[in-house]
Amino acid sequence: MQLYSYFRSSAAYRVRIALNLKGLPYEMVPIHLSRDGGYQRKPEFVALNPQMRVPALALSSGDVLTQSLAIIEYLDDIHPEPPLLPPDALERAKVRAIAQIVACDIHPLNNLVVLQYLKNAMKHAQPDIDAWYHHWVIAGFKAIEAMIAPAPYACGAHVTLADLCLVPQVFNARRLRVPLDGFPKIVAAEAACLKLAAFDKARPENQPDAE
Ligand SMILES: N[C@@H](CCC(=O)N[C@@H](CS)C(=O)NCC(=O)O)C(=O)O
Repeated sequence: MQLYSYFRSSAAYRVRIALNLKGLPYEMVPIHLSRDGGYQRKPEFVALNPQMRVPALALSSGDVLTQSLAIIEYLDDIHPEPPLLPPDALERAKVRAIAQIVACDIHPLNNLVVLQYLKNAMKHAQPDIDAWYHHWVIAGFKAIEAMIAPAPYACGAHVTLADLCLVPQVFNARRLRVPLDGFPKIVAAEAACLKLAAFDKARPENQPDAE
């Protein structure tokens, strides 16, 4: 498999963790999101992912999967061990709710292309854009903080899809200096995850394209 990734992309980071947890070997293909106007916009990559975003996962069959949650659920279907969703339907819904707060409510408002649009097309000043970023991370994290009880992972004794989404989002929040003092449960779940080799190996700073 080939993973089209960018070291700082939190969506690609989610998939890197999933591949590592499942012990699946993959070749990393770095897609630099800002150099030369962004390699995600080059025709070779657009042919793979018309949405011009990472991650994309090319399978040995020639199929190319996009959208991190779809990729992760595919990997979980095909390689069920260790499972990333609990067996109980109610617990599964709770895990997906945390994952979707990150992937559907926080990340889409704060992703590079959105921040660039605020700056370049809407002509907002950088302090306003930073305030926008902080606002949406804090709003989402407040909800997650109220919903989790780390033991030690976000949704209990096993790593789940919730952790795969949460840890990369916390990385991004730290990078953009969002204060995390109000989120001790989120920080505790992150610390527990980062002790695992699968998470450590997936960290942005441990990627071949890290800068
Ligand atoms: N919902 C998508 C989000 C993918 C996404 O937005 N990726 C960002 C990096 S985290 C990207 O490639 N941005 C390209 C750009 O900003 O031009 C997923 O979960 O895979």
